[in-house]
Amino acid sequence: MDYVNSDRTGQTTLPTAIKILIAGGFGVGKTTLVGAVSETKPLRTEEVLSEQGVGVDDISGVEAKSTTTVAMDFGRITISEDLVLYLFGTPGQDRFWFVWDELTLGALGAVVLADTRRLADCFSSVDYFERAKLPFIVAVNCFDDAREYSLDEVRRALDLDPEVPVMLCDARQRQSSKDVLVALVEHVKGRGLTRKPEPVR
Ligand SMILES: Nc1nc2c(ncn2[C@@H]2O[C@H](COP(=O)(O)OP(=O)(O)O)[C@@H](O)[C@H]2O)c(=O)[nH]1
Ligand SMILES: [Mg+2]
Repeated sequence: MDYVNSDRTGQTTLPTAIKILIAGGFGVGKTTLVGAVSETKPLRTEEVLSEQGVGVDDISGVEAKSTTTVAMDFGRITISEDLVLYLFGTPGQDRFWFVWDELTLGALGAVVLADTRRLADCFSSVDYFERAKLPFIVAVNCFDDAREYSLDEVRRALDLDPEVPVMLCDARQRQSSKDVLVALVEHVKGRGLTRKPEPVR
């Protein structure tokens, strides 16, 4: 019975499973983050950019990237013995809104990944979660050649509410990515776990 936990009174408890969304623009590092933290081999559904897709996806500034996520990334991370996160990396392109409506159901919070070279790419994600009233945090993925902006500059550029946490991360680093997820969980707790996202439309 080692797949169940026991609390201090010896009673067995099951870990709480929380659904988290990882959002943000094309090439911002969603697949990288899910891959860096996931205990299970991350599932990803990717498709080589079609010629049609090349016209739609703006790939300037995203070097050496030949695929784009068209469905989602899925991963799992155990934060503590009583808390397991299920991660869903969601396509940040407007043409996939219908996927977001589905994925937001049952989600408790979201991470919006941002790249300061292409900050506008996460406007739609921020806007979406604000309207859905889904708690989110913004994590700036630090690409090597990106000029460093202060977190305050990012906050102002995205016109974020003061309570929305903004932090730096390196999506390639497991610990850094885990820190982002823990920060989101703390933020969600602060907002009250009972709050349910509302349908957007
Ligand atoms: N230098 C650097 N490159 C990164 C970082 N995160 C992701 N990348 C690279 O950026 C590209 C896009 O990342 P990906 O995770 O596929 O983006 P997605 O479209 O949001 O899933 C990949 O080639 C990654 O290896 C980072 O923190 N620093
Ligand atoms: Mg991806």
